[in-house]
Amino acid sequence: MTTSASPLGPLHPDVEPRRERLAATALPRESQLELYRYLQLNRRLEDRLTNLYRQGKVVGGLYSSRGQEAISVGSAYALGPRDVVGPLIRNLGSLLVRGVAPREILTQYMARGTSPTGGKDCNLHFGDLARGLVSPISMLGALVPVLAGVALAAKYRGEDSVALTYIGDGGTSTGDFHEGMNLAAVLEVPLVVVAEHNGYAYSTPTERQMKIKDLAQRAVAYGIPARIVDGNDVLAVYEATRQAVSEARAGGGPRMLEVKTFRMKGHAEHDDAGYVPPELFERWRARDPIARFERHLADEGLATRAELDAILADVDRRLDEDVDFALASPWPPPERALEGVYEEGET
Ligand SMILES: Cc1ncc(C[n+]2csc(CCOP(=O)(O)OP(=O)(O)O)c2C)c(N)n1
Repeated sequence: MTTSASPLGPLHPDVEPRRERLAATALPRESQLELYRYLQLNRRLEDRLTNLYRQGKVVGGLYSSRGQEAISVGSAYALGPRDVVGPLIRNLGSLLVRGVAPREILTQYMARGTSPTGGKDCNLHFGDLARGLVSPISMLGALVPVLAGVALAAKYRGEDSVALTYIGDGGTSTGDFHEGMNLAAVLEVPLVVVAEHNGYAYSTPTERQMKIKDLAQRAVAYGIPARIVDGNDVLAVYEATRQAVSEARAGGGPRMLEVKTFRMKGHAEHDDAGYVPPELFERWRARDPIARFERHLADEGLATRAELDAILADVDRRLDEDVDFALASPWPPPERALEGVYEEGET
């Protein structure tokens, strides 16, 4: 299949994920340092959570985005304040960019009474429409039709906001994904779907669940333009999302980005990923998105090691405070157990 002669539309299978040089950007230095800060906050917050999990202080499952931080951070950073995002369980970075504080995440995972859900949910299943955040839905694929609906609402109201959501390679095999994509295409709504091709859906490698190499083909099949992007290059993700969002905002209908990456841990903390060949981890570790971005910042003369260390020290200080806050937070009081569970008031 060649790009230009393809009957499938604007696929770009020639994007080389292992390319060392990052995408060109007009982002100023301050913004690039802000991206760096979010990437490190994402990773270091997850490292803290892993420690807390091993101490038995994280109550349920713990899902990691290690190696995929550039996708959440780069895509959320390209959104405007009135845009709406529907993150999945591995999109912690999107929440952080959207203004969610680490202590909100820590208290959620630790099921404390001070968490956004008051201790009722013990991972990232919470939203906040005031910050343009739709709660993740556990059933894979279901967020696509929901965010298509959010985008349709914006279109009806004549607002220029865009809805963005994520889907894993496994999730693109669910019926909801296909129905949602088709609906979005037919109604030409301003929806951007970021499809994270990270090699595995739980223990199933992608080639065991689909015959195609690129998830982008699934979008193109519904008439949705799709691009393939290096998911370990935060600048490439940012630039591709910015372009897709601006096309959707201008009335061009939905867009999909397939971001090629790799899941650097098991499905969740309880899973040792023994089914993943170790050499795959090795190959992808060499493309670590944060190390690559650090090299870019140094090569372009955008930051000295001392400046990056100052950012890291600040991230760590903030995490120290927020971990202490979460550990000192009370469990939810039993008398609040039924609050917010059922619709209250007049029906
Ligand atoms: C409809 C549905 N089927 C099965 C599951 C159980 N499940 C949760 S996550 C997961 C694997 C998801 O893989 P993928 O979509 O590739 O995302 P990744 O975990 O790699 O980010 C499965 C099978 C589910 N939540 N929903």
